[in-house]
Amino acid sequence: MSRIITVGAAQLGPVQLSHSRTDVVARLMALMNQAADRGCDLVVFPELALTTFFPRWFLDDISEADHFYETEMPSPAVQSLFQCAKDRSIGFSLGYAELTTDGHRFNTQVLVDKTGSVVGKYRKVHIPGHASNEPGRPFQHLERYYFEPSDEGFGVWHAFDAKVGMMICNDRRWPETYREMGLQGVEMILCGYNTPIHYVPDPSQDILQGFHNALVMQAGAYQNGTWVVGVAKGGVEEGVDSLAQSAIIAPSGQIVAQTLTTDDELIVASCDLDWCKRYKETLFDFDKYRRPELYKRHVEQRGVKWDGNPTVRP
Ligand code: CDV
Repeated sequence: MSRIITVGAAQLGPVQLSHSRTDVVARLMALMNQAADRGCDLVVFPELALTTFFPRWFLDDISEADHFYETEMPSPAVQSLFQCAKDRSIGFSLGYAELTTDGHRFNTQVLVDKTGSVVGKYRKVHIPGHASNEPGRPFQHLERYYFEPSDEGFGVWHAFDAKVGMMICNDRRWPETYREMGLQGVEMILCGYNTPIHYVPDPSQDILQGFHNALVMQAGAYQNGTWVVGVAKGGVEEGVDSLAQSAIIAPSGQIVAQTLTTDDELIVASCDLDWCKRYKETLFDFDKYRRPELYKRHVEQRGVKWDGNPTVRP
């Protein structure tokens, strides 16, 4: 019998600075109820879903940003969301800013099962942007100021009768992210993102944002034989236009559902987990075809190094 997860990608439109957690949680619950009505087992929300994308502003005293972070999960603000999940028997994944009791700040995503219990927590590994104020920019991207990179790596959890992994936004651009989970047999990767259309370091990339988003997630799905669910917080938030185009991608690399708007919008797909095997047991049979003994640079080297022309064997 095939294993099917019906998954919802619950895209959010903008969350402005003036919007309270209560406003946002009401929107999340409306999307969760729609997902439950459409038979979803699991609904996925974006990165930093509970607040506006606050790394776009510099605050000299970082503690002034504390109100953007959750100090526990479930926090009081999301109790009703956890209760709704339990009442409707639907799991979910949610991105939020985490402030630990010992003062560490992470960009985090949780996986919650149909009983409302947290089954997994992932902290973002690849932190993009910059660490100090750059006043010349039209807006900041201070993730490297507000978050430390996780050193816990990429977990894969058994949940929903599947092997489920998580990644957050910039992680999706790195092939190592997918392969780390692929090597654990991942069958579905959940990813929230906030991607400004304007990429300040190289504006020639602006027009390609949608292409690059699909390119990396489709490639990651195909090359690892896994479903990928990419979910945006899109639209114009505090004057910054962000990519929407949330998508559910099959292990073949094909997009099976994609949002049409830049607003709150749910897309749904029934995902046959056994499709993963078609790729994992054929072209991407890792055990048979990978050559890890030749991939040492992947783990031993960070930046680019070249020792000169390799010797040509006679
Ligand atoms: N939130 C992100 O990680 N955003 C990055 C932007 C800054 C490039 C992204 O990879 O979409």
